[in-house]
Amino acid sequence: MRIHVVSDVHGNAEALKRSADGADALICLGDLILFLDYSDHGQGIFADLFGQENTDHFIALRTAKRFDEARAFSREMWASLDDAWAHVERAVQRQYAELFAALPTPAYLTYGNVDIPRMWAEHLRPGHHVLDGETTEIGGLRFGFAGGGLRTEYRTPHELDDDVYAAKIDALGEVDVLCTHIPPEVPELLYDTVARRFERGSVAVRELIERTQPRYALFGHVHQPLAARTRIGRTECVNVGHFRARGVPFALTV
Ligand SMILES: [Mn+2]
Repeated sequence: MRIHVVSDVHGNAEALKRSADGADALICLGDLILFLDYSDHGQGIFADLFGQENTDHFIALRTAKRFDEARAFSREMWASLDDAWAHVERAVQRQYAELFAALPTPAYLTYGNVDIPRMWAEHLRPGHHVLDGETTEIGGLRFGFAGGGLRTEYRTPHELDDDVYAAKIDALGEVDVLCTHIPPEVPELLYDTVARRFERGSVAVRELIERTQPRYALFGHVHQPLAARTRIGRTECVNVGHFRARGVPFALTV
């Protein structure tokens, strides 16, 4: 059985349509929507609402780690819109409608940190299975899924407290393939060589891998990692790649 795995789709509906070509099933590890595009500032919801120049400025502040100024600037932007949340909600709904229409079946999905879980249900089609803190059998193997990210200065929409996330991971128990959005806490998996900073990984994921030794631990989140794979004991740990930029799934044969 051939399974294609993608993560960090960030609006790339065109490539998503073809992502399961030649595969029996697709796994998607989250981050479907595009809010800000650090490599093309004109793309994404923020740019749609506030224009390229404001987006350039906002990204420059965040890249310089001037978080207080970035927050003040974005507050000012949002305050300039009547009923700002309604604008975001419409933009997100438009993106989800396009992405779920493009998403092949069968697909097994979990949430990224740049997702809004309560907006998924209405877009799902038969054969789209959302799993978060749950296990399922695919091709005779046990797969465990846990979505979301951990708290950061970036305040992305689906960040969880460490203890809540850890409880979800621990509840998965022994699996053959562990599927999460964020990597295990291993420095070379977390360092983004283009953004030149560490993303947050999970100690709970690393400890579950050390304790139970699944065959694979699959994840995304870090778009340009220093290392895209490593081993923890017998477990092959793989960043499946930044699907928005590459448009190519990771292929797993089981
Ligand atoms: Mn992402």
